[in-house]
Amino acid sequence: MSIETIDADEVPIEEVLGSAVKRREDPSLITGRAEYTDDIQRPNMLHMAATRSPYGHAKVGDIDTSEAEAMDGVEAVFTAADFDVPGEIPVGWLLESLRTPPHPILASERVRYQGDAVAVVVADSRAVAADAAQAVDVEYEQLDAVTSPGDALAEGAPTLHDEDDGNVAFEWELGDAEKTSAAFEDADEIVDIDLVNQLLISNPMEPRATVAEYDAGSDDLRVHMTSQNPHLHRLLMSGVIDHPEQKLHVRAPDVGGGFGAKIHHYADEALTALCARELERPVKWVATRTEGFQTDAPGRGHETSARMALDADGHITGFEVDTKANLGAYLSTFAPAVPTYLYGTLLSGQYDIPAIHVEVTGAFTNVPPVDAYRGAGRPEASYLVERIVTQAARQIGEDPAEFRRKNFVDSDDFPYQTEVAVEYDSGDYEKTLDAALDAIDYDAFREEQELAREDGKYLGIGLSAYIEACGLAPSELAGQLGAQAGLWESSLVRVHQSGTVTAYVGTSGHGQGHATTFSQIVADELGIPYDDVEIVEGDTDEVPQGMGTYGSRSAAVGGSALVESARKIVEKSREIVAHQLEADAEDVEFDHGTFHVAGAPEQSVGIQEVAGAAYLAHDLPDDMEPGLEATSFYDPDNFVFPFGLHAAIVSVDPDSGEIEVERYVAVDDVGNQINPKIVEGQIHGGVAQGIGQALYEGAQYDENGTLLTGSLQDYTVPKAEQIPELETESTVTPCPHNPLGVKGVGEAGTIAAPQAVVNAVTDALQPFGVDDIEMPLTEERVWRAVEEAK
Ligand code: MCN
Repeated sequence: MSIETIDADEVPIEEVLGSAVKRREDPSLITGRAEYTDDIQRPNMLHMAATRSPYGHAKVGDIDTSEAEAMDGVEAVFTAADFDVPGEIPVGWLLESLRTPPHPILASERVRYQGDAVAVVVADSRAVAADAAQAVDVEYEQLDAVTSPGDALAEGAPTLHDEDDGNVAFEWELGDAEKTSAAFEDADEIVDIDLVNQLLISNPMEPRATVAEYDAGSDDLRVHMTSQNPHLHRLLMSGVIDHPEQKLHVRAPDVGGGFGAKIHHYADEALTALCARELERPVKWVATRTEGFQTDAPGRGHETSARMALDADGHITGFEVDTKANLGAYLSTFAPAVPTYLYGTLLSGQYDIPAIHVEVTGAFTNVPPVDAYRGAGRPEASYLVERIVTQAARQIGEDPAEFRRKNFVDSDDFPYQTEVAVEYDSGDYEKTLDAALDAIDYDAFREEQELAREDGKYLGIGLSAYIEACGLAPSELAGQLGAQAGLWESSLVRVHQSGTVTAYVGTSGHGQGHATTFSQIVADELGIPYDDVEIVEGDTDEVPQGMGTYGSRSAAVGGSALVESARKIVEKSREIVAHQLEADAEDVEFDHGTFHVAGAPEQSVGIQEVAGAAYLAHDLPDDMEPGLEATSFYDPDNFVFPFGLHAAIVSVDPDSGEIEVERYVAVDDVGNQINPKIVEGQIHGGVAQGIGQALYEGAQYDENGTLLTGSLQDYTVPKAEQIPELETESTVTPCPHNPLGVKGVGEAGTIAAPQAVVNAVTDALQPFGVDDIEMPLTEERVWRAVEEAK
């Protein structure tokens, strides 16, 4: 059932939080008034294009730029030797065993993935720049390549960096090895699984893009770019190009999606800024779709062997996991965090597992630096847990729903300390299971499945009881596990003299509807009309500080920072009102925008009037500063832990391998909802991408490291007709430790969906004994699995 939206001016102020008000950003986006980076035009602007390696792995010899330099319209050609700056991309997440080989912005001796740049050309038009980039003549000596982590870690594999050290980037473990092996010694049943979680390319609609402008007089360098976190980009870029942080200004205009790929620091953005500074003219760079495929950080890329121990009653007693993670050619900004902090810590799933041990080995390979793609680490964990749990239920002949139920962490056991570092703050897993089973009519489906099989039709149901940790955060745990940055969020809420509000927040939305939901939060806290609240984010000049948008953190961390600032404003206002009414501040009550003295509601003062008084400053309490604004840095005590149960029903044709997703039920618990329509939209988008991973998507490279799926013709993203009408429901278990009671929703669908679909397909194929097919479940793979099992 789809949620109806409502115009904000039809909602009473006390109901604005939690209402499905229409997204205020949509009119500009759908009428072509939005400003994306490529829309920015400047007089005298130049265009940059890169000369990129056609090889996955090669030595670089002479680079001859003369032909390119001689072309009409070419302003300059730069190679690594031309820039006198550090020019190395840093890593923001350090593990004890981590190797950090240099990651130059331009390769000079060796290229390590197809698309690695060796030169940039700046010209007076995009077309000339592109042609001249092709005219740079680079001498390459091709080397053997390796693209999967398993192959990269095998004996005798070609190595990418220091030859003596092989391709191991790090070795990491979490949990209790001894306790876990004891659990396997005592086990009544052991379930084994080997699986691959393939590499995916984010494919945001808007490719990466940058416009940089330099003012030599002031030394100000302004960078407009498609960023999920302008403040972090400013910090990192200031080191890479050696420009003082306070003279570097990073702004994200409207951003057409990111899905994780616009968090990291890439070479191209820094190169655009360097060219602008060097030439003292504005420079624009916009990635082509092909460049996006070849150079945007892909996500996932795990090869895992795991086993689960069960006792005689079918309770899980131990879980042991060995994962090889693809990190690509160099370390991307947060890459080591994804298969460790964001993966290993989630391996308890929704289950009470007394012993867990996980080992992860990160491997360098000849693919672009791998980092976050929607979900980042948590889909890998959830996929593994929900696949092996399904397999365990099958192995002991138990119903998969009931097997899950009896192993769930009980709703009375929260907070629940897992064996893998994190403490789940709240949850009620049976509630989402029951809601989903009810919605999908599980028992009736089992009967229908039996009857259908008699008619030669293969139907299957797949369950996914997912949990995720998001609202990233908390800085202390992140620090213990390797982060080189805090994970707080900041806000500045300013009530103007006329009573309207501008709220600045350090998140940087790129499709999630922050202008709408954050206005709802501020309007609710201050009791000021929704339409009087303006949200500003994504600009280092306007927003004092920020950590950006990823890890579904904006509502839980950014939203909470807004609440804290708004509450400081209410407190100051209370003192002003107490002074005006000659009362004690403790006796002044505040209710949705109006103050009055307890017991005397007839004499009230609106917060917007208080704002006027705060700026007029004619009659303020002694020692009080004029003005009405407040700043907060909010650092949560814990992650937030959304959870849910997704169930898919599929039909599979064993003769052709064709799969149809017939029904998809998603029951999610994201705590209190600020805007149920936006929550529903986030679930829809996430599930579509999760179904995409299960059935269609996957980056494939040949043995030389050439990307075989380098365009939208070869890399299949799901089309609307391939996604069924989604049936969404929710339960509400508020987060106990943030002031809004919210949990994140931005990645939930992507985390939940792949295993719901894969479990459904193997359920359908149980009569053939098929338990495993590698994602994406293409028709060929399904057909082969059935043929091999026959
Ligand atoms: N929200 C809510 N109630 C809640 C939780 C969230 O109303 N209980 C609202 C929030 O206020 C916000 C939206 O839902 O408007 C998403 O909030 P949140 O879960 O905090 O996630 P973020 O805003 O931090 O977004 C990041 C997340 C990630 S990590 C990826 S990847 C992703 C995603 O969001 N990429 C997206 N959703 C995307 N949506 C679009 N259109 N484009 C992307 O690139």
